[in-house]
Amino acid sequence: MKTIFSGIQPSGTITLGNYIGALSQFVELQDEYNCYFCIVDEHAITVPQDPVVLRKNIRSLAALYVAVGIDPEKATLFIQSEVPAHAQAAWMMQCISYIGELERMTQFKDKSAGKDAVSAALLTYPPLMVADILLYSADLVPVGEDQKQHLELTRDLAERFNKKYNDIFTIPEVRIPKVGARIMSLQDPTKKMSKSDPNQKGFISMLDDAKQIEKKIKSAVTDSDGIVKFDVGNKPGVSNLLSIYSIFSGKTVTELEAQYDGKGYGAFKGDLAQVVIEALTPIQSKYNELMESSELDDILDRGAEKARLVANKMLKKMENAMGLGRKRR
Ligand code: ATP
Ligand code: LTN
Repeated sequence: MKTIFSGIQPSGTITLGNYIGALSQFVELQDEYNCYFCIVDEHAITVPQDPVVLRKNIRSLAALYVAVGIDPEKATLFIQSEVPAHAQAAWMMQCISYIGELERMTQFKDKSAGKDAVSAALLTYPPLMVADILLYSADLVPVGEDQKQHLELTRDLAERFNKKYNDIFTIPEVRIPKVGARIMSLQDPTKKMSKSDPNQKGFISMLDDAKQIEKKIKSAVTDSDGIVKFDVGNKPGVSNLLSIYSIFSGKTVTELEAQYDGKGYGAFKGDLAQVVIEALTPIQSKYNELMESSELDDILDRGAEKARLVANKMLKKMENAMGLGRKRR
């Protein structure tokens, strides 16, 4: 059975973008692959986090993984910082990364732009992600479009290590969904929807209630021609809403264009809000149940234990290949 690894940062409540681009793929793939799904809290602290809020977000993300349909009997669900091998392997991967290639990462450029206090870890974020993936010998990494460049770097570093030291790493493939790989902000459809966007109206979180969802969709930025048509270049806002609608309704974009022919944005947005509310309601009730039970901690304990076994084995191989410490098996 082939292996999958993917991670989500507990940097806020996950959005429709995270769900469509990442989580829904995870659910679909968990039957066919040996899956590791990680709450990457060490990635989240590359930008300032309030410790109390971070703790809450970690637990909440774990509950959401399960609420959307990740089955902890099939997939291993765990918290990155509970498996120390990630940080240890990341250090080794940093030692074979070049500053120049890290500075070229668009996520680094976006997150550091215009800030005067940029953490060193924002630059060395990708080697940690590389370590996450390589420790589990992942064959496939399902992510949204924005992570493609980091996956290319992962392949480069894995090959570099294999060539320089010992051929121990599997070279992973990226998997990006055909529809919904990049859901855009509702307030600025040229910008990716992001859970850490300070403008709450730009994203729909998985825990937003019906009223908030309606309000956010109704105030989503579109254009003034009133035609429901998919055209990313000229109608980015409407195209983004069409993608979201298509994914949640199972209808194709062409079917939706026909359905709203001559109807204007009011009806379109109203129906879309209902479709999103209907999809999120059962997820939210499962989420609330989980947050009140002790089941979640058992799942995370078991997940960390299993992940530690696999990761520590690879960490030893890495140390042996690089000549760190004394040779042990
Ligand atoms: P942050 O705002 O803290 O940077 P984020 O919302 O961008 O976070 P991540 O935790 O970095 O989300 O990403 C988790 C997964 O969700 C990744 O696979 C990423 O590619 C995917 N993803 C994030 N935003 C979107 C989006 N707008 N559309 C599709 N996929 C997305
Ligand atoms: N960098 C990713 C989150 C992430 C990840 C990973 C994704 C950290 N480690 C390993 C896939 C595999 C992000 O910012 N979305």
